[in-house]
Amino acid sequence: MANKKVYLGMIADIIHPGLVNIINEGAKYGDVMIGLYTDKAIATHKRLPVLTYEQRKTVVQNIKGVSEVVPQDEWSYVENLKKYKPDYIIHGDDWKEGADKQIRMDVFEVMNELSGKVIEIPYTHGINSSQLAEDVESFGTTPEVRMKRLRRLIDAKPVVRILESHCGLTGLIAEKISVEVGGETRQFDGMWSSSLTDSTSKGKPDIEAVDLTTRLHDLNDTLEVTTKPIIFDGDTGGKIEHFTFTVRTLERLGISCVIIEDKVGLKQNSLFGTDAVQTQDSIEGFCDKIKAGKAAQITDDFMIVSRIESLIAGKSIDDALERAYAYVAAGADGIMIHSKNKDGEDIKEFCQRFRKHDKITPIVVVPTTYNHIKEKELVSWGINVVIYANHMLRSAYPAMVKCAQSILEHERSYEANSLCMSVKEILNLIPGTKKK
Ligand code: SPV
Ligand code: MG
Repeated sequence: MANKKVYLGMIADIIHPGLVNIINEGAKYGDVMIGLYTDKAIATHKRLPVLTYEQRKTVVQNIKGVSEVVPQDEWSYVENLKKYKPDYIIHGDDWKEGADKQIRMDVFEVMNELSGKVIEIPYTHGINSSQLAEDVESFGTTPEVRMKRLRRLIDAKPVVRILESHCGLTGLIAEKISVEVGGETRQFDGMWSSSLTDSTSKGKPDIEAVDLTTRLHDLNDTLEVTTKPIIFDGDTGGKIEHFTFTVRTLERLGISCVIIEDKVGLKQNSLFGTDAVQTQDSIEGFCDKIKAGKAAQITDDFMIVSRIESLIAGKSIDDALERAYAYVAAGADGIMIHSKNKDGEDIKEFCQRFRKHDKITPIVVVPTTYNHIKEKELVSWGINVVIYANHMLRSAYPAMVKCAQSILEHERSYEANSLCMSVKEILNLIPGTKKK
């Protein structure tokens, strides 16, 4: 008679004694089949593992007691249990509480239908994967690992959420802030290094007056305290001959992507729209820039995204589409379509028409003016990456002005107390501030 089949779901980014224990326990009941979570299954619930699926598979299939490794494409077990019909599923008993409660109930239901059994074994105290993952993160990252992460996220997630960061502190916010909504942990997936906020935070206009060296010097603060991928706002990319150096520099630093806009001449912020002179490059001219950039990069991981400014310059959706197809043909790894219209209808039409032609090239948007539209709807138009492009700076500035005004009005800072975090909080905000 064939051996019994025992199913065990695992991320297996970090192998620790708790996992080995559960494999050993499972092996007592039969052949252990590991349901190895794919990036897609993990991405909407937790941070992406450090190791890729293939790397994790190589490790897991060589562990004693493991008979087979199959992909688990969903956070829920249901689909795989129905597919593989195991006699047993084994899980640590820690899922009785917290966010995995529902997962557990669903597993019991399916296993009952299959006349199978759920084995719950006591959770190994003192060691758990999430804590270990946090410990590993605290070591930081390498440029290569960080850079690759954006492509992995785009492949794995319905939507990649990016938050503007212009300093180490805002980088930490993008890195750490998370909320729990309906059993799902939501986090930002990476940072946007914005020309607008990099310039404004220096009291300068967004006209490429803050040079690349200065911006990269400051970006280093974010790189030092974060591990998530970074998308760099490359403005127009400058002269073709200069852009090739920019690409190599960004790539070397572990930036995942540069977005360049198809404008020439003195750059003005796009949100001025037609109130400012916005001169677009010729299609040919911009394609040459993309080609030069792609030829300059060393790895296959770095991304160059072309930003189409037709709608900003008052041109038609047809013009934007013609450019999008040409830029992709020239080698762009993605396109960003921008608009300052408030209803988002132009973006929607553009994306839907683009997707009829091209199902795979990632679409990036910056919904600053049409921000009543939720991410799910943007996804339904075919969008992959959403950038919240200026919100850390725009929310901080009014708070600072209010506080400064209050001090002037009252000739003391007492009334501003409620506007400020306490001294104790700011002292403890950054880990490692106080000597133990
Ligand atoms: C930026 O953040 O600098 C951008 C986006 O380029 S926008 O300001 O909307 O043009
Ligand atoms: Mg910009």
